[in-house]
Amino acid sequence: MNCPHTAAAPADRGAGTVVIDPMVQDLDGETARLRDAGVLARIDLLGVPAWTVTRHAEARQLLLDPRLVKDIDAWGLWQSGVVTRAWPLIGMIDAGRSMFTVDGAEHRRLRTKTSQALTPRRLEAIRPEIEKFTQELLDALDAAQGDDGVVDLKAVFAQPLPMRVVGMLMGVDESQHAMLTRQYKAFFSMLTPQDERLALLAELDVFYTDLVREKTARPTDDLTSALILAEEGGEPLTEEEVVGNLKAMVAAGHETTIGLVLNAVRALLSHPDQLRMVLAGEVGWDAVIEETLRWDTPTTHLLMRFATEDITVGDEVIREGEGLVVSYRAIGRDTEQHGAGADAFDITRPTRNRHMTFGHGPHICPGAALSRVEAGIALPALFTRFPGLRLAVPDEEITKLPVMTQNDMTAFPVLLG
Ligand code: STR
Repeated sequence: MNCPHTAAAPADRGAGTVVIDPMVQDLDGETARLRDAGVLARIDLLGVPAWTVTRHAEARQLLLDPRLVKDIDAWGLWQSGVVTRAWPLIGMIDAGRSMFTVDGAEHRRLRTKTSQALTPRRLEAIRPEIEKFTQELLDALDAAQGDDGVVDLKAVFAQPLPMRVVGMLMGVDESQHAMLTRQYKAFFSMLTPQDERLALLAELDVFYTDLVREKTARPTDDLTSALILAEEGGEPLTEEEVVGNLKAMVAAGHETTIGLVLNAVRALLSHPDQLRMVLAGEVGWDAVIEETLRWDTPTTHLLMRFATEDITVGDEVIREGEGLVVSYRAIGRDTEQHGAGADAFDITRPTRNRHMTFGHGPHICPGAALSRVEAGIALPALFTRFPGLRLAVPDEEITKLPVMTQNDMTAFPVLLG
């Protein structure tokens, strides 16, 4: 097989390999094919082979398995030089030292302050600000309607809101938000040439390093400053570690919550009976949020973990040095976990809270509570302000961005009613 992104042809993909489509033309079809390919499926990521886990129970077990690590140096294809920085997905793995890329005791050291800053109790303090941002963006939505009344709910509402929230939390000035949104859009898009992606990542590193140096000199009341300051008697994070955590927080906090909010609006507009139940107060917004997280996960595939020894899963063996992806969208549709109707969106589903969309184990999403607070404010506020909200195009015309790991729409044109 000829692969333009890697230094040498990767191993034979084998007959049962699901080739992940960089253009994301049929996400539901691909999710179903992954499930059909087995508990542990072979996938092809732009010519690079990996395993993926497609079931809830096995993923849960693997996410607790210390024989799987996030350190890219444990990857055989990286050690041998088959995968290089020319591979378009390398930025999802080789993202610098941070809580996202380190395991064990060091991981706890890198992560503790961040997870403590994002507990439901601590988040209550910033709720009023999130409510204020939401109201401002609803005004902006009203003002942005074209002559035909159409407005893009993504560009004007769902995208700026999480950026403002994570920006406030991390101390990133509002004047930089548009730049960051543009850079991350290019980072995630498979249409961006790899040399441009590597260049923008280098630019972002300079930006974040400058920010960390500024906060080191003049600490303020934000999580970046808190990450810089040593705990009493504790070992302070290095500059590289603070930069790594900051990058991870901004990238994750910005990108994933866009998906959560938009996917929830889309699910409700295409299931009007369920929207009516929510607006009548028969079912809570928390149910909408949890069912959306299960049914249409913001993260499609999470890259990557590496086996430090052979790991047997059912009939398959992940060999030492092989890579494992977690396919959260397939896992949300697991019929063992959610029953035969797992493919249906149903906010009254008894298992709606028993999804694993935020992961499991030591790396479980530290921003889970924050995303729930954001969506829990944004969704009711949107439907309260615009009860007649509807899609401006048929649902089938909504397209996904060409992003392999995230589940994100190109645009979401609506009429505010
Ligand atoms: C993007 C590039 C970067 O500079 C740093 C990170 C680390 C955190 C990653 C992020 C990445 C991509 C999106 C992730 C996020 C953690 C959570 C988020 C994977 C690689 C999810 O989609 C779950």
